Amino acid sequence: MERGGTRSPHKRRRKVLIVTCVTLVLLIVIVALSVGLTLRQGSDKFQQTFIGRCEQFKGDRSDCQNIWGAFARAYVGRDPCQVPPEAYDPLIAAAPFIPACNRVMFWSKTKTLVHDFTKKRECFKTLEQSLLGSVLDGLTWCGKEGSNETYTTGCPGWTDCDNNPVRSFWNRASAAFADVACGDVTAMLNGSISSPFSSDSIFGKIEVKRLNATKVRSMNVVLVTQKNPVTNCMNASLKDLEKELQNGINYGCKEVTESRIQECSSNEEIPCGACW
Ligand code: N1C
Repeated sequence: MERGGTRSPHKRRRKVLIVTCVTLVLLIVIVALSVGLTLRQGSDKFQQTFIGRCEQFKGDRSDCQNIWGAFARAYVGRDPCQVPPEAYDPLIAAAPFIPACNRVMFWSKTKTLVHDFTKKRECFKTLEQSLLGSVLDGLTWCGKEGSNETYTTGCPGWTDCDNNPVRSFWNRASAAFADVACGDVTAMLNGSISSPFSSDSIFGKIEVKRLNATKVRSMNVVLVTQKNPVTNCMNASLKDLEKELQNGINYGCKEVTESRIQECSSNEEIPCGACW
């Protein structure tokens, strides 16, 4: 009785210790499993969005799986600041841009307005109306070294590092989009800012530079203005744009009010060419 009484506090303490350890281990396992599961679900959800949007565009399941594979190989398992634009070369090869003569619409700092317009009017095509553009528009993604997951949070921002997966994608896709442009191309630029053309934008840095004079006849700027315009077609930055074009590509610029563009978006009776 006495011996048992002296041993029991030890036993009890050991028992408490064991129970605590087991609980801790269990807790760690549960937390690890749920973190893993959440990541997995995030990864799966991103893949589902990609494939869902791809199928909506294409109506061809097997092809979309291939395209997903080519896309994921560009950044999965990589440091998210070490994904150069070339990493997407196999993706562009798997889902090439289709040449669109006289219908290519570039833009810079006018995204919402352009898409309100092109969504309703068939006559112009932006990068977001291509397969890859429509699949990835508005999404964020990155990988991590040693992981085969896709992360949609905690990814480097646009300016955190040059070679981040999202920025490199838009750089690479914009180059491919400009490569297939032909005939007369249009660019909707923002007349409410002091420099509607910026050589640091994707439009200035990549698209304008890739236009090939053997295929592209002219670059037509639509400068979107408000009632009290901040600038006009004489703007110095637009002179820079004209200079950047290869010899042989004609340049034109028109000031068009935002309300006129909205009117054209909502009224299909106005022929596309007559909007500006
Ligand atoms: O840097 P920008 O514009 O000049 O790029 C626009 C230019 C367009 O002509 C498009 O063809 O480059 C192409 N492009 C996209 O299609 C696109 N979709 C979504 C470039 N960027 C694109 N995004 C996102 O918009 C991208 O993640 C980045 O943050 C912005 C760039 O917009 P901007 O500076 O107005």
